[in-house]
Amino acid sequence: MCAQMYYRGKMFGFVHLYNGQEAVSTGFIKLLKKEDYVVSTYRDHVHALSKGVPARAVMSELFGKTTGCCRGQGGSMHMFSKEHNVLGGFAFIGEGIPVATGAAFTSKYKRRSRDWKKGPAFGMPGVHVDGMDVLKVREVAKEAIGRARMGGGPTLVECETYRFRGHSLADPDELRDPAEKAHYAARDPITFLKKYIIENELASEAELKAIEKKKMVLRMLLNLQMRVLFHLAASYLKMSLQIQKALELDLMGGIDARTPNSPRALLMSRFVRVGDIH
Ligand SMILES: Cc1ncc(C[n+]2csc(CCOP(=O)(O)OP(=O)(O)O)c2C)c(N)n1
Repeated sequence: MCAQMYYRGKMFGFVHLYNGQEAVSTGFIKLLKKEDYVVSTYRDHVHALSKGVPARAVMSELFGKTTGCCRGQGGSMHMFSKEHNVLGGFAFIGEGIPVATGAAFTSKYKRRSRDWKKGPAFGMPGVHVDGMDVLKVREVAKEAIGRARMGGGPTLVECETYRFRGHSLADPDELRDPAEKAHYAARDPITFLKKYIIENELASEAELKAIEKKKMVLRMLLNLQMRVLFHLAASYLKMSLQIQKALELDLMGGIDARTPNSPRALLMSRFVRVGDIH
C-alpha cells in the first residue's frame, strides 16, 4: 500500500519499508510501557505504530497531511509523538544515539533515583537473536527491558533480519542475489507466526483465514476509495482550469452568457455540473 502510494506520487521524500523485519518492532516495542521512550532510524513509521501512535496519524504523516503526527512536516523518516514518547526517526545514521542517551538519563533522573544506589552499569551485555522470530525477539527484549528497569543499564541486541525490499522505495533492489532473497522469503516472520499459532492451537486456520479475508476486503475498499478520490480530484482540477480559462476569455471579450458556447455560457454550464456532483 505504501509502495503503491509512493510510486503514484502521493507520498513524498523517501520511504523505507519494513517488510521482513516486523518481528523486531513487534517483539521489542510492544513490551514497552507508555512512558518509555523510543528513538528510531528511518524505518520509524512501524516503530511508531508499535508504540501506539494511531495508524491514522502515521498514515497522514506519510501523506504529508496536517492531521499527521508531525502535522505532515516530518514525513516518513521523522515520526514524532510527544504523547507516545516516540522521540523521532533520524535519517542520519547514529544521530539518534545522543537523543536516546539523553532520554535514558531523563528517565533515570526523574523516576528512578533509588536505582542510582545500585551503582552505574559497567560494560554492556550483547545478545544476538533471530530477528525473523517474534517470540525469540520478545524473550530477549523482556530480559533487556527488565535489566534496564532494575538499573542494570543498556543491552546491545542484534536482531538479525532480512529486509524483503530495497533499502528505500527509491532503490530498485537489483544487486542482491535472487536465491538469497528466496531463502529469506521462505522465513517470512508473519508466515512463521501463523504456523506457530496453528501448530499450538492458539487459533484455527479458519479463524486466521477470516482475518485475512477481512484485511483483503478492507484493502480493496481503501483502494477503491483512493481511486474515487483521485478521479474526483482530477475532474475538479480539469473543471477549475476550464472555468479559469473561460473567465480569462470572458474578462477580455465581455461576451454575453446567452451566446451559445460563449465563455460565460460555458462557465454557467460548468457550475451546474459542479452542483450536480454535490
Ligand atoms: C551519517 C550518515 N552517513 C551516510 C548516510 C547514508 N545512508 C543512508 S542508509 C545507509 C546504509 C545503512 O545501512 P543499514 O542500516 O544496514 O541499511 P538497511 O538495511 O536499513 O537498508 C547509509 C550509508 C546517512 N544516512 N547518515
